[in-house]
Amino acid sequence: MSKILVLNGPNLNLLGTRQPDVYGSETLKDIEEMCTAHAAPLGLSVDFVQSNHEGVLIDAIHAARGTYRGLILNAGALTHTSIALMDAIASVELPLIEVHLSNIHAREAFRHTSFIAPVALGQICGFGSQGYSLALDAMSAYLAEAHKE
Ligand code: CA2
Repeated sequence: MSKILVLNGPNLNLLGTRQPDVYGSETLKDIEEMCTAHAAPLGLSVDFVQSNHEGVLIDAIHAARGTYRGLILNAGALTHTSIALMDAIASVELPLIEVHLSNIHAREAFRHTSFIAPVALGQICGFGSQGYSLALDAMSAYLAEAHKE
């Protein structure tokens, strides 16, 4: 089984408690359980990190090298600000898929910029919690192709 690390950034621990119109009514625990169930038939196992602290996320990305085959990241608002996260992702050379619950391109202009996108395989946004399942599907397909080479 290939191991995948799913990282969630600032304030995503609050999911399901506020702003359900924007972010849905599922909690982060619901999403993590859904990811675990979705990953198993794909031959993936999933671990999770959520932090409100940029440095904790950066340390987790550094530590992922050698243990995980891929990363799925919803960096929350750090998406739009963090060159440090971008550099950490580039440095570990692991495939990463960027996820957002909301369609960041249909929201305020400051959410249209992502410092994660240039170092990601791709970005999935606007599909709510389903975005994490879509990211697992995409990661599974990517790793299967990469194994062939
Ligand atoms: O749509 C996404 O997944 C975001 O990454 C969520 C971030 C936002 O800053 C990004 O622009 C897009 C915000 C996460 C805040 O999550 C909350 C959840 C419930 C209640 C309050 C905040």
